[in-house]
Amino acid sequence: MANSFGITVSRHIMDSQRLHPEATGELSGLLSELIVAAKTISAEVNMAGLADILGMSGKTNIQGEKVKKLDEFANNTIKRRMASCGYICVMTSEEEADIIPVADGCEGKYTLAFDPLDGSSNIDVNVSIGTIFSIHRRKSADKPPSQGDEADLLQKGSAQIAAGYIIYGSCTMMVFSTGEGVHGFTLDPSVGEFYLSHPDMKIPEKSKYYSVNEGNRRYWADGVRSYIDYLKEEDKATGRPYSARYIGSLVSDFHRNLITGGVFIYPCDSKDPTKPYGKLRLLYEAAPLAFIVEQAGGRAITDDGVRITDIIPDSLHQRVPLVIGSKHDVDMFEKFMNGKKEKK
Ligand code: P6P
Repeated sequence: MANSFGITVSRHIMDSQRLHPEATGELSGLLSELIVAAKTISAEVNMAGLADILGMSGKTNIQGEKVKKLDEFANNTIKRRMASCGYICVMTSEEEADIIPVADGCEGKYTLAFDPLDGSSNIDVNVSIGTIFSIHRRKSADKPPSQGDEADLLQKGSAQIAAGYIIYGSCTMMVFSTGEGVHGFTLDPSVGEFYLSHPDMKIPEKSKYYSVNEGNRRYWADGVRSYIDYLKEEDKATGRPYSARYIGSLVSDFHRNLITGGVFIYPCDSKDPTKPYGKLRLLYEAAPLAFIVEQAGGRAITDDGVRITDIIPDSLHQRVPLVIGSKHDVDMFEKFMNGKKEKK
């Protein structure tokens, strides 16, 4: 790779496209539109403390969660921009119960699933939050342009064409993959450009960090408790005890673990009988992050060992338990859930 200094995300996308003579440029166009939405959201998030944009919107979303003003702003920013971009045929958002149609005459061959602003509970306390997105090719890609439907969205993670996230933290970063590695770009707000800052990201094979909400311990399966207890034991030969790192903002926890190594766990728990499969959603949280972590050399499974990117969604807002991060640490979790401890 030539000197990556000063390579903008647009240049990176075009360079990638040039490697595929069959490419029409539609995916590049889609990503470029998403980037404009990300910059718009970033500007608003970074001004939130000054503008009247903090606090509750007074609305409740499909998840039964109170919607923050910034949630609503981010959702509308993405929805409105992407509906007329001409590259997608249907969308789904964490904030909306049903599929979101695109503008008539703007139907494209891709689909978009997104969590507009994950980590809402952290918005008003200035903790990093993020946007997560997932792109598939519509099932009926050979059909003439038309509105997509739910079936176009309910595809497994391994069929994603691209996936990524934008994290609004100490700086705004965009991290995404089109299936050819994971690349990170940092926004220079003075120029309004994302520059390549983390080429070809790889997650460390083994880590020393675990991310889980230990307040839910009493609701976990025994194997999960045993695994966490094992990570806390002292054994220098296996690099234990691990350190706990949990922000309560999925994108932030995932991003840190992608860089430093780590395992994030949101298992099934018995806390809420209406949510037996944990809290996180498959389509626009677990599957896109699983796509990224696998591209970076990590693993993502459910707490009974099913590969996240193999799961065919049965509904837009389907929840799944998620164990994601460094391969060795996820492998070890799997052994515990199968009742086998790692050999010393
Ligand atoms: P808990 C934020 O609301 C979120 O959806 C994820 O970003 C985060 O990982 C998780 O919930 C935190 O959940 O139950 O630990 O507060």
